[in-house]
Amino acid sequence: EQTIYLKDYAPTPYRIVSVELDFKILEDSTRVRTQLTIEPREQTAPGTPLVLDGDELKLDSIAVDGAPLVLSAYVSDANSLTLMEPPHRRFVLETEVTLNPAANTKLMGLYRSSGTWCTQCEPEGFRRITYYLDRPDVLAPFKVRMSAPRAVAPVLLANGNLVESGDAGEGMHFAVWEDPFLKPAYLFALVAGDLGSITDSFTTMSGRKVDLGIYCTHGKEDECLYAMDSLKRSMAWDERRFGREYDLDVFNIVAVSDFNFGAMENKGLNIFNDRLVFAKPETATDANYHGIERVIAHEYFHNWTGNRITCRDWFQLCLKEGLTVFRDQEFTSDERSRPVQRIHDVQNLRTSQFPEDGGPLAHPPRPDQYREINNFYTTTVYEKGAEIVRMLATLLGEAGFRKATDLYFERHDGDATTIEAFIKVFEDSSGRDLSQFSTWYLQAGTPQVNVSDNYDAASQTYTLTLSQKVEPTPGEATKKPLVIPVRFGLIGPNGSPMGWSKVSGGTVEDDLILLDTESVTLTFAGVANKPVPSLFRGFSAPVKVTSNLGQEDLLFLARHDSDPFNRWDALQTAATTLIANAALGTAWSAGEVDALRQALVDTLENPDLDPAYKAQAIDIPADTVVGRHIGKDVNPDAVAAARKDLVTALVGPVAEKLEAIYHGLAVSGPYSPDAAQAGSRSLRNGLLGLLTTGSDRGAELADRQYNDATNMTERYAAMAISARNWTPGAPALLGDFRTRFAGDPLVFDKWLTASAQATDDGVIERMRATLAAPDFPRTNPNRLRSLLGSFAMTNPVQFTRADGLGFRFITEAIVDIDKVNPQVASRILTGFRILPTLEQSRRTAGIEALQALKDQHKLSRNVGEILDRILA
Ligand code: HT7
Ligand code: ZN
Repeated sequence: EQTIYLKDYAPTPYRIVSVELDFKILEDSTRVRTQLTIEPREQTAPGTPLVLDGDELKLDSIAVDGAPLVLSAYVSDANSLTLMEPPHRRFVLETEVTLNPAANTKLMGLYRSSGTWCTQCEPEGFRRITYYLDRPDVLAPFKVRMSAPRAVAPVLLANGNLVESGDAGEGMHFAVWEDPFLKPAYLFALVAGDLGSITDSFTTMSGRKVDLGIYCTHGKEDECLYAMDSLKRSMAWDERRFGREYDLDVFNIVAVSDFNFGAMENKGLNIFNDRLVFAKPETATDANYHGIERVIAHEYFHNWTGNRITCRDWFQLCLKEGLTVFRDQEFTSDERSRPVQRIHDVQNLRTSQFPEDGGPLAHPPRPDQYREINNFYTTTVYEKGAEIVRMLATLLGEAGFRKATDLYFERHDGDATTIEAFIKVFEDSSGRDLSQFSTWYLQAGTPQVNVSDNYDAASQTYTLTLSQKVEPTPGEATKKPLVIPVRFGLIGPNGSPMGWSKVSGGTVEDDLILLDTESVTLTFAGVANKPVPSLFRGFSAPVKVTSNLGQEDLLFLARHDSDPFNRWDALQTAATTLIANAALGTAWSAGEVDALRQALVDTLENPDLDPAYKAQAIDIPADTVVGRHIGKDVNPDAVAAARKDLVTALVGPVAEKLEAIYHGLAVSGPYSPDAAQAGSRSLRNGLLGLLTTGSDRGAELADRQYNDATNMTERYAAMAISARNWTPGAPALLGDFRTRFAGDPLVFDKWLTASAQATDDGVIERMRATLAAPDFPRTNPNRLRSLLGSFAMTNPVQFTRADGLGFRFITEAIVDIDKVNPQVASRILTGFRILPTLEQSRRTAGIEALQALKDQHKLSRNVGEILDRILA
């Protein structure tokens, strides 16, 4: 299998000057006629072959400047088209291929989803539509003519502006769309179908009116209103925060039900997985509304960070994704609560990115090799990429960061560029040398920062030693020290911030320590009392921290730290440590549990904290987080038991109080997805979770909440909590949920997820039955991910069973899915990255299942690459 290396990057010998596409869409096939105006670059030698990419294509005809080509002038197969000796001047290449979108189950290129024709081209889908230089550094203007039977496809959309439309005879009609902006082929999009829509408009900061449309299955229009509202807020925010104005006269979004990812930022025509568009209170949770707002914003923000400025090659993916995730996180922080959003994002990073970075699939945010680029749309590229941008923002400060992004947009508008160019902008605008900082992009692994301190009362000096280390990751045995910004404060015995008169031994800028060597020892003079250090405030760097802070110090921070993130984090660390120690055989003391309980209750009763934050504070770390903390020889049964025991011990004496708070949080009045109402529901559901896991009061409360629920947030939480704890009422709730919402695929996904998280021994058998049902939609990515992805990622007790049943259930499913949709199959397979952390018998069972998959089946490149990396 071929590996692609960054070091081999070279520009194409030919430029594509312009693209004209003509799609004739018929029920059973689509004919694509392409006219490419091409010219050699100055340095290209005459006679240099032109090699265009293809994927599962068959050439029907070919001509140059209107004259059909003789057979000896070109070679074509499914994967490429080579012109042996193209003219050494500007010329027009015309090709024709016929596609069968209905048979395209990979959902890359042109395919049909519930009757609608749609495309997905990132990263390499355009080559499944026509022969092309399908790489992000080939930019061209596109003109698209499409015709289709009016009865089945009254709506015809593509990128840019509609320039012409009309009747095409014999029941056909046509539309011509032109996109004036140069773009790479991965941003091409087309949609044809019988769709409903909602429309609105946005007036930009320079006074231009932009027509907005959201297209969907008929009857779902009302469920698109929140998405439209989110879009308008995103457009206004990008103007305010980044000075970015939208550039076309139209912005359309289409919701489709078969989609490999969340959404796609095609120029002027975003295509969305319908789960990230549709929302109404009866069927969508607060988390769904939050997700819609975030992803609508994310795709919209790509218009500048991704589309106007794109990537030179796919190794630079993080250039657009890390920056755009940072921007969507900032948007949500500004729209909702900043601390709550930060905690949410860090929880996500710790539950998915840290495991990736510490396991067999670890790779740098900017990798330098791949076999299958689709395997690199990872949480490391996205979320760690966003953390790197956040560190730049921390280092430069708000004004410095804005100055840098202004320069980035000015300098690189219209470019296909690199991470190096991005860093250079920050260097040039700030005058800082960021060469060492750029190691964050080039090196894999989560740094481990060790902290120790000492207070000398006699000299009133306080010393703080910070050292960093990154464990080896696949292919990277040795690691360089990183530039780690440590936002910090010192807290005095009475809980107030403490000052100092002088600091020596390292770099400290205001409240920021720069850890840029393996170890640094800072000496603070004029420190009146022994302080407790509050480090990495706001999670100022994506690292793991070990320190000599005991439970008492942690609970002190939980009470007194002025930084809300660190207050939350202190509680998390305190709970994680107790669970991990217990799972490894060291029981907690009654005093430790009492103190943690008191800290939790105090947090709950603090009138200055908002419910959403309280919900995060009482969220006892998941088994997977504790397992990661333990790191090796993990026994998930022991972790789950220890977690349940701790929750039981915490809840026991205060169950009544918790229940009273639970009842007091019931939201009255009509449902709103706003942060305030959602926060109350999330705290109420958090309490329900604690009471269900840790007392005998929860199961019945959950039953009641399920039956009395007036919205999906309440109903789903009650069912999911019951299923996870496998309460006596769980089977009945799952049964009712399934029939109550029969026929709604997105609610079915919720049922599949809750079912896959049940921890009882019957779960695998039930999932097998679900999958085997003749009407199970086995080609739909959302359904497959909800069942199999949730099981492999969030049910460690059953997935990692020592008898191997959980592992084999997944590998057997992967064999079938891989034949239909390799992208979905390889993503589910990444659940096996947990293997190196497991105790011996489970690890062996997992490896055996993977080895059987490898030995007994012909697998796609997607699955093959992930398999080899995990087994290496
Ligand atoms: N840029 C997109 C990434 C993407 C994708 C989207 C849909 C289907 C397949 C895909 N492969 C990669 C989404 C984003 O990050 O905004
Ligand atoms: Zn993105």
